[in-house]
Amino acid sequence: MDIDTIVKKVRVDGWCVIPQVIPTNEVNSICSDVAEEVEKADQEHRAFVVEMEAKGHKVSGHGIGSATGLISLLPALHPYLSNESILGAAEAILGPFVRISTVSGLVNNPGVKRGYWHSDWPFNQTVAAKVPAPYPDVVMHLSSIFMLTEFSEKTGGTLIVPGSHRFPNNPSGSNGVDAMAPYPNEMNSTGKPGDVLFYDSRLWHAVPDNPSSIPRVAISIRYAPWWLNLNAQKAGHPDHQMIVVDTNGKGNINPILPAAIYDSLPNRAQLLFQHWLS
Ligand SMILES: O=C(O)CCC(=O)C(=O)O
Repeated sequence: MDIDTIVKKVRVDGWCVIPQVIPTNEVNSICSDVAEEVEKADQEHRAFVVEMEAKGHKVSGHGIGSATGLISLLPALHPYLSNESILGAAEAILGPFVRISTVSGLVNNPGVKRGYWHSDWPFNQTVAAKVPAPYPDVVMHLSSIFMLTEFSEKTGGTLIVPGSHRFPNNPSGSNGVDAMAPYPNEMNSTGKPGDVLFYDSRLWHAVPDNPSSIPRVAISIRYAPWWLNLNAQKAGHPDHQMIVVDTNGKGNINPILPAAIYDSLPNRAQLLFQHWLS
């Protein structure tokens, strides 16, 4: 899909599916690696869910595995971090000097039930570091979900509400819409392993039911303009301390990238991760 088409779809509909970003012959082995890393991180993720729920925060966590820091763990991902179509569209929308804000693995196990409607960081109103609603009608962050298994109604393709990205609030922010109820024009995003759901982070979406008998595996990669403050996601940073820790708030940590891993990234990908070096 060419960059102009992606940009137009994201601006008008809030989302699009970019086909075959990861070639078919590579996707199965990346999928197994991601599933393995998510499995290894299971205890840590469960502890995070328990901690957040004990503090009264909303988390879509049961039956779902998640792992951060995949760039360090999965060199096979490196060539796809700087995919020309995605980065070209991200820079056309956000301007030059785009950075990657998050890379995490997602495994939705069989039997997972739908999660709550939300927009992604920094618009998710349940997290401590956020752009408070009502937010202006500006694209400030882009999200992508790399499909590593089939996405469909039967396997639990991410639920989305097309066109919802232009609203100044979302159901995570008590906007009058029941965050747990089906929404009239909701749909499952669909695609083949290797396709990418690319969207304005304001788009309302939710973890879908997974009624199938196999895990639905994906990687979430998000893109920020240079001017968006990502420090609240760094453990030990004063912004994280002040905004997340001192308020007993909900937040996610992106692990620091070891210099050796950074050095091994393709040049184009290095530019996306300089801010994660310390
Ligand atoms: O697992 C999914 O399909 C959705 C994940 C999600 O809601 C998110 O990454 O914010």
